[in-house]
This record gives sequence, C-alpha cells and structure tokens, in this order.
Amino acid sequence: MKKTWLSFLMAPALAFGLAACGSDEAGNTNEEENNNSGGTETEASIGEQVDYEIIGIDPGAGIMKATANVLEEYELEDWTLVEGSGAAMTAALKKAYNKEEPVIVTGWSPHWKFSKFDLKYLEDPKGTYGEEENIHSIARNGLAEDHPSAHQVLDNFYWDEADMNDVMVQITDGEDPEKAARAWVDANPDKVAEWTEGVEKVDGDEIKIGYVAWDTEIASTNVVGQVLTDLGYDVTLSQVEAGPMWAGVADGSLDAHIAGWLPLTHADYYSEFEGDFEDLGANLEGTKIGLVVPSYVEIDSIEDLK
Ligand code: PBE
Repeated sequence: MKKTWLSFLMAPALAFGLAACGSDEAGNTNEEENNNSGGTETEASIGEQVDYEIIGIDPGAGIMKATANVLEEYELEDWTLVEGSGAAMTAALKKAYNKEEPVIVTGWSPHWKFSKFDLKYLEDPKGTYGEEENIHSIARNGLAEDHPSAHQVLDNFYWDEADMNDVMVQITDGEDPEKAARAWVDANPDKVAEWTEGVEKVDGDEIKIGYVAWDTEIASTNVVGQVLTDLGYDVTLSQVEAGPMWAGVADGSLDAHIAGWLPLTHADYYSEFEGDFEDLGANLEGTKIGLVVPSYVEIDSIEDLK
C-alpha cells in the first residue's frame, strides 16, 4: 500500500524530467518538493535550470520596471531579465511547457495563457509587484468636446475578465483580432448597448486609438474599435510602444488608449503626463502582474530563486 502511494507521488516528478528523490525514506507522503529544490547531488537549482533568465516582454512595459525592482529587492543579482515582446514571451512559455521544461516569465492576468496552460504565480512576500489593480481608459484633453460620442463610449466601456478572455482565446486560437472582436461584439449586444446607450451616431469622423501589442490590449482595443466603427467612426488602431502610447495621448496625436494599468504598473507614465490627459476610470478591475511558472516547476516563491 505504501509503495503504491509512493510511486503515485513519484510519477509526476519523473515524468517531468525532474530528479527523483534521493532515498526511500522520503516516502511518508509529505513535502516531496524538498528533495527537488536544489541542493541534492543530482538536481540543478532552478537558476541553473533556466540559465538565470526570466523571460520578459517589451522594455517599455510597466512589468519590466517592476521586475527590475523585484530582482533588486530580493537580491537576485545573478538573474537576467530578458527583453522581448509579449508574443516572444508566450512563445518561450509554450515551447518550454510542451517539453515540460522549467521556464520563468513575466506574466499578467487576465491572460489566455492561464486557460491554455497549468500555471502559477510565484508568491511575492515582499509585495514588490503590488496588489491587484485596474485597467483604465485614458483620453486626450479635449476629446469630450471634439468627439463627444467616442468620449462617451470610452467612458462607458467596462467589461470583465471572462469577456476579455473570450476574445483573447479566439485570437490565440488563430482568429484575426478584428474578426474575434467582431464576433464578441455580435455575441454580446446587451453589454455593447450599455456602452452605447444614448450615444449619437457620427458620419465618418476620424478617431485614433493607441495600443501596445499585449494580448490583453489587442483584445480590448479591437473590441472598442468595432463598437466605434458601428457608431460611424473611421477608426485607426495604432500599435505603438508603451511610452509613445502615453505620450501620444498627452500630445494629442492619439485620441485615447484603454491600456492604463493603474495605480502601479503605469505609475511612472501617469505622473509624467499627469494633467495632459483625462483618466476615464477603470474598464476592467482585478488585474495582476508577477512572475509566472508552469505548475510543474517546483518552487512557489520569488524567494526560492535565491
Ligand atoms: N502588461 C499588460 C502591461 C500592461 C498590460 C502587464 C504587460 C505592462 O506591464 O505595462
């Protein structure tokens, strides 16, 4: 009986290519992970396994700065935060996941990766990444006067994680972002009606919305783009980096963005341009950022990277 239980416990560890426990007396059902957290003669530390690399995204993203702070606060001098893009990060995650290899990425929620892969956030006992936050819609000053209908829709726009996930998953499964957004808008007339209630139609007025190629923002921006198009706007979705997105709304070259992660992730951009934009408040609540690993990676906390 005991043997059976032990082999049951051991099977996943072996299947994932992690080192086996050192000896049989580890078999009393508790804390098998202690055998795998580095230090045994056969097991490389998590740092060695991933070359002390954390797979990051575009350098302008708030999560990159937050992660640099994390490396400092937790004294992880040996580690490198690798710059790339949201797409490169998910590609690296997918590649490692399919081979059941360890990988550490900068991750955020909502995100389709949590519905496609079995993942976990590493605990952040120092709270460096901050608490849950919200995504805000940010308009240029004067938008309310120049394009009241668009301003009203942006102000009304509000959805939840499940909505956003619907669109993100479709895109991940290969759907064109515009078509995925169209399908969501067509399938959710009640929600769209809440954003457009009493809003007057226009006749081809041009509106330019900035966004960064983060999966979350590709989804939300395309949805709002479809809604504005239906109201008669000639909509341009302009893909930029995070800094130029905030700067563009502040200098008026963009009419709006709906990608303000606040109060923490974009705190620097917010204070840099404060006064030069209108904060229309949250369009989605309860976001999170942090370090994300596949569940089979046998560490649980950022402190385990030490
Ligand atoms: N993100 C997604 C962004 C905000 C949206 C968490 C990658 C960032 O870090 O700035």
